[in-house]
Amino acid sequence: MTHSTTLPRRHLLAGSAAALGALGLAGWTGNARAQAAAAPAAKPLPAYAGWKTPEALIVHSTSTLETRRSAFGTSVITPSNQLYVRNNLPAPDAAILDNRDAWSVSIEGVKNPRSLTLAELRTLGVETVATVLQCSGNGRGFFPSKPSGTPWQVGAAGCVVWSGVPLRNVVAALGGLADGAAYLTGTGGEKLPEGVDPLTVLVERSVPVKALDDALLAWEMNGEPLSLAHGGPLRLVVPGYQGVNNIKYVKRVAFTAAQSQARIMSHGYRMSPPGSKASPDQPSVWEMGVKSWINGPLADKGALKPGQVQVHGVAFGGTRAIKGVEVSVDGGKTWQAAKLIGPDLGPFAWRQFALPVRLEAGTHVLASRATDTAGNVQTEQREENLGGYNNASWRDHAVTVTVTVA
Ligand SMILES: Nc1nc2c(c(=O)[nH]1)N[C@H]1C(S)=C(S)[C@@H](COP(=O)(O)O)O[C@H]1N2
Ligand SMILES: [Mo]
Repeated sequence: MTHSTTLPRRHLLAGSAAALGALGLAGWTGNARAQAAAAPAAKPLPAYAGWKTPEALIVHSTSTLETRRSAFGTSVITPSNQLYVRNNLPAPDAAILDNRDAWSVSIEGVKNPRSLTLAELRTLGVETVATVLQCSGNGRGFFPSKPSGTPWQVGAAGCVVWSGVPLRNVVAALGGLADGAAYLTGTGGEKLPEGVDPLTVLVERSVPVKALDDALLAWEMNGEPLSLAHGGPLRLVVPGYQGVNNIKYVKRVAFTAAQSQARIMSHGYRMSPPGSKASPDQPSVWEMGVKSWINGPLADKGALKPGQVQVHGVAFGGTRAIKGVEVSVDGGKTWQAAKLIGPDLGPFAWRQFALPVRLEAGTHVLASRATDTAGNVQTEQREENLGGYNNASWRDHAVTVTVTVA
């Protein structure tokens, strides 16, 4: 993919045949093909994520790696070496993994506040939960308003399995919540740049204290000790909440009366209406909404042959399970119920879906629309906002494929 093209940026960022199809360029011909051939070499993986699979990832920058849509596969779990990465600050030195058990986290806003080491946490309980980890900016690349920030398409997300201690066990061991706890606030353990107000850079996020029911202090992901890239040695996992609330290298967990004063909380990640300025009274990106997208067939390997295909993808409902997914092969004019396939890993995981359809010669716009167990249906349109957050529009996530008779 290239930025040096005459196509509108939005369509390029959509990247796939969906965009080209919308422009009548399905089949990837002419100018677009020439531009792609001339595209600069992909950026290399940054050192702290050098163990990842380069073919599966789009390297936007050293702190933003995106999973390719074509890499998601159909077996539920996103392999760690294909999972997206997003760091707001440079990752800490890898030396913090040298002695994992010595890592300590300060627990505040409980009756008996104190620091606990990871070794101590391991004694307080263990639970395993599968969650969708998704950046709230996933799908930003589809906003025509071109919000600043990484133009993620679908790949700032994955479904992974965490293991750690339920935070409520830790709270119970420290005498329970102190009075007046309204928020659960987690603080990242990065070294802050010098010479700037710490609150402008600190990664500290607050979520409503009800998230304590499901929150985990996790030290393991997908069966391995948590990597540095994904927040090792210890991460606060808030199932069903947008990625930014899942604090990596967590060094402090506080139950607070007010939300964090850090800029990433007060002004960042707010659903600011177009034309407004970000402000603390606008909704924060907390629980994820119902969303799905198709991962295949895609047009990245060229035109398809007429015949049966398995239209497949992923669907999730944030804190609620998925009830069903409909698939359209005519751009949303008509819909058919897809089948949920594979293991159900609980309400916070995504479900795979598939629908066998026959595609004849022509251009087809494939879309998916999920419904959660509360009856919320994935919306057709995104909610416009300054930051390009929370895009769950089924139309934006549609893909166009071309079928030709050889
Ligand atoms: N300490 C810390 N935690 C963090 C961040 C960060 O920069 N520092 N980024 C957040 C954001 S914006 C996202 S989307 C997720 C990304 O998680 P991942 O890199 O493991 O995929 O981590 C969140 N937790
Ligand atoms: Mo994010």
